[in-house]
Amino acid sequence: PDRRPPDWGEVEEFLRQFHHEEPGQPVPLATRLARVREEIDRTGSYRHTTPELEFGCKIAWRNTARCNGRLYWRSLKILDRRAATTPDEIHRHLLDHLRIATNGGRIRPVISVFAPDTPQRPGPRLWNSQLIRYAGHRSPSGEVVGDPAQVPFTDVVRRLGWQPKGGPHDILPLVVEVPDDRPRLYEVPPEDVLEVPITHPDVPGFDALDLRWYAVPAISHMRMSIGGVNYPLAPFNGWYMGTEIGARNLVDADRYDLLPVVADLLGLDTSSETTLWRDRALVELNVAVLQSFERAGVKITDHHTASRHFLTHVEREESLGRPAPTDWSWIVPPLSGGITPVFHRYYDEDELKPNFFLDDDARA
Ligand code: HEM
Ligand code: NRG
Repeated sequence: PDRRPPDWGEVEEFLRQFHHEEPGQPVPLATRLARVREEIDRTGSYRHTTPELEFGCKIAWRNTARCNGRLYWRSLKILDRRAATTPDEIHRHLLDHLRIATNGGRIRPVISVFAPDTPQRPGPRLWNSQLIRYAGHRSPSGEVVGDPAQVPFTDVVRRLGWQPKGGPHDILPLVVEVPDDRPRLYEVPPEDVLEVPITHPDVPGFDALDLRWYAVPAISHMRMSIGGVNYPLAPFNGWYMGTEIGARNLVDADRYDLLPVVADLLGLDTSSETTLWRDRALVELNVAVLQSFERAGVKITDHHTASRHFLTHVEREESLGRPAPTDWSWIVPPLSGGITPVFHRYYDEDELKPNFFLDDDARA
């Protein structure tokens, strides 16, 4: 945790931006700046007002160069959980987040904001990288059941006393840590985890693979930085773009690694790369993901639609005289890049704050 008071340059820049983009605030900028300065001198930090916090969260999303869902940044729903201090309370709020975000499949973009770091007291932390993830179990022979990306974290929670079922889709428990206390473990009840079985519309044997994925990607290990204040626990979610599941999670060689299995099921000739069996299996897997979510009534976007929407966002921002910082290598989808419009251009690359950051520490 950062024990320094907020950087005054960042404080001032943020409050100026807030008053510029949302004019007509009841307290004028100059007054607010003076009061915040006094509060920082007295306490070592300052407390964002509700409108400042809501604006800051939306701008943190808008400034995320790696996110292609940003057309909807204005619709983010903010849950102000800064008052929560005990692990039990925090755990209840995290489950509430999942329920509000899941919304029976009509997924809503939501962020829960817990207490920031201050010089007196660090904010709470969650050790999980997402609110919902599948455990990874490495057998003595070296084979992994479940998500290989979660093997280290699964070992951590096992050492904390968690007893996994050992299946391919065990939902990991939440590990909540508050200052001056040991980390606390909480199960995520199955009724709060919406999942979609992945089937293929015209490949019957697909069901037998027993594939599934959860509906809500809720990232929980990024620090949100607003106006010089750090919020170490501010889990957020939108909905999935199909390729995140169908071209990465189920496909990467160090994840579920399913292309050989799917190719086999489709009866493809895998004796040579030039049959493009990998590519053909990849497309069918992505068809299966998108159509399974749609049939289950769970919001998802395909990479063609998402790419068009993203460019609409970039154009809208530019027409308002704002840059739309973008990292090409994250925005171009991992399937059919060149036939989506986001491929064929360059982008602004400046890093703006507010934003989300990944700190390298013990968390997986
Ligand atoms: C990254 C889509 C909502 C913040 C991404 C990525 C995609 C994506 C495809 C790249 C992920 C990867 O390659 O692993 C979407 C869609 C949304 C959405 C379709 C639907 C509304 C949000 C929201 C926030 C957000 C609500 C925050 C308030 C981020 C951040 C990253 C990211 C911080 C970078 C993650 C990292 O560095 O690992 N998003 N997103 N996104 N998104 Fe979004
Ligand atoms: N690729 C990751 C999730 C990263 C963020 N993606 C989103 N975020 N769609 C995965 O679990 O596959 N979001 O907030 O909607």
